[in-house]
Amino acid sequence: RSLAQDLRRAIELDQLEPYYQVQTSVLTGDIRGYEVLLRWNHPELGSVPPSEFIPIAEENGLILAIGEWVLRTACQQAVSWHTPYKIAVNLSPVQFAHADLSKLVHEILLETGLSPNRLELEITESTIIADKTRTLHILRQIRALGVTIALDDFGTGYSSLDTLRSFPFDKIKLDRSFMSEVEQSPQAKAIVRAVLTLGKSLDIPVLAEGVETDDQLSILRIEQCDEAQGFFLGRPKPLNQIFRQGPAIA
Ligand code: G
Ligand code: G
Ligand code: MN
Ligand code: NA
Repeated sequence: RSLAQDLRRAIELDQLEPYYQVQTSVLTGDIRGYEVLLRWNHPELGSVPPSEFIPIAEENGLILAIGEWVLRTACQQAVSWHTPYKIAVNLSPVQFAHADLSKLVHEILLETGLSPNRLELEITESTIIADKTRTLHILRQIRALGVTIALDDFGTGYSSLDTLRSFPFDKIKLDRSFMSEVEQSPQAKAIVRAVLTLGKSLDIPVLAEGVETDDQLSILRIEQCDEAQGFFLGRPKPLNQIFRQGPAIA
């Protein structure tokens, strides 16, 4: 039996589980929302990270069913929270290529009753590079629903600046590789600064990923970064653990 074969049955066997990682305001520390990060609870292998099974799912097309399941499940769960935080769901380039994505998003919003302004969709530059015209068209349809779009892993692609000019992003997520070096490397710090300046000029808020220490957060405060996410602020956690120190859930 292969991982791909096991994955084929993972949804029906109820082995997939959305985890949630908090995103906070750098200035006030207030919670802004949660990124949804999928986990696969494999009966023999234990918790399989998405870095291992998402590529397989993209190769064999299962990502369409999995992506739809994550979106629906996260929207359903978010509706039951007492506090209307946003949720950010990752999308695969394959979903843009093969699904009627804006129709799916619209249907899931209607079906779950989640307010569109509580949903953010994260895409990477690989989605844009695949088919610019098609991606732009779909992103416009999705934004017309009232859903926001974040550019994930910013700074690691090779067409970053061109992408920012021509696509309607509501948030830039600075790749975590910059945070891991920002304390030691003047170069990394200069890049963080430059991206923050760019975000301000374009009027797009920037979220720094991979914040693991108080010092990194202090630097972000000094540099006036908008939002932060990372282990220092909170690890990805299952639904029943995210509000342990916060509001109750329905
Ligand atoms: O949680 P972890 O660091 O292992 O996530 C690794 C990668 O998997 C990240 O790049 C993240 O964007 C991606 N990922 C996590 N959940 C999903 C999902 O539901 N759909 C897609 N397409 N990617 C996801
Ligand atoms: O590519 P994307 O940003 O969607 O992936 C987020 C991934 O980064 C998740 O797999 C999550 O577990 C991981 N992650 C989140 N916070 C941190 C952090 O502070 N440090 C590191 N090394 N990884 C993190
Ligand atoms: Mn992401
Ligand atoms: Na990222």
